[in-house]
Amino acid sequence: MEEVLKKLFDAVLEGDFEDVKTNLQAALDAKLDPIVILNDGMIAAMREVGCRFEEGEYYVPEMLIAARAMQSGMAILKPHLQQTDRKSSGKVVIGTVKGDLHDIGKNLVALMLEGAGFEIIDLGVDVPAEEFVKVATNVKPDIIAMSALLTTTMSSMKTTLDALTAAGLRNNIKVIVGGAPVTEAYAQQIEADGFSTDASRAVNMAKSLLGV
Ligand code: B12
Repeated sequence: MEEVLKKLFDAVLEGDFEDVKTNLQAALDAKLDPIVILNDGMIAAMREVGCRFEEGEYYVPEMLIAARAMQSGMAILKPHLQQTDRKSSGKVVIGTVKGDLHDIGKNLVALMLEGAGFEIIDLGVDVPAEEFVKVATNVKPDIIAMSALLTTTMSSMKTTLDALTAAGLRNNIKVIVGGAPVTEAYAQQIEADGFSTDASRAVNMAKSLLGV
């Protein structure tokens, strides 16, 4: 790995925002691909934070500090991830499902979709099925995107899909799902229209679902 990416990785892992800022800028100055910076420097570090948490080496405060450093880095990277194409590709309602407060992955998916010309309505975290239904009824999105990071909250995706069907909205809206514990098999089981393991693939999937 490039030295500067290793430094960025360590800075996110330690939650050191000043170091995140310095190394992120250095990586951009070195003309590294922003997607590579994001994936190899920053997301990889969050994965390592998760491993350390699992091993009892990190606790919730360390996870939170790393998450804050990650979010601040994302804000710096944002303009570099966005394309200039401003033509609307479609309307997306996105949220992290009920009971779940993880929003970094959801924010990244929103950011990349926005960069690809989608209009984003972000409902935030801990979004109950009724809220997805209410907003979908009002704004008539092309896509609903749901994120879940806990095995215990994945079932809220199914609850939301069922609620959309019951409200008669399911035929007109594509539903895509993702988040660390979500798999292709699970997405198929709950009859979502799409699943992806990362934000870049989510963009391609969303475009192909809408044929844009
Ligand atoms: C940071 C973090 C936190 C932070 C979250 C801060 C925030 N603002 O998000 C805080 C400290 C709040 C937190 C709390 C908790 N956490 Co936590 N957390 C993490 C950690 C370390 C990183 C998550 C992350 O941001 N990853 C980086 C992003 C970029 O990746 P991502 O979310 O997977 O998203 C990518 C893809 O999945 C995909 N994607 C995501 N969403 C979507 C949606 C769509 C539509 C699509 C197409 C794609 C897609 O694209 C994204 C970009 O590439 C993970 C470890 C891990 N391996 O995931 C644990 C982890 C998820 N947490 C865990 C746990 C247990 C908890 C707590 C229960 C801890 C506790 N005892 O309190 C609480 C639960 C709080 C709650 N109710 O939600 C466990 C979950 C275990 C499980 N099997 O369910 C994990 C896996 C850690 C572990 N290894 O044990 N956590």
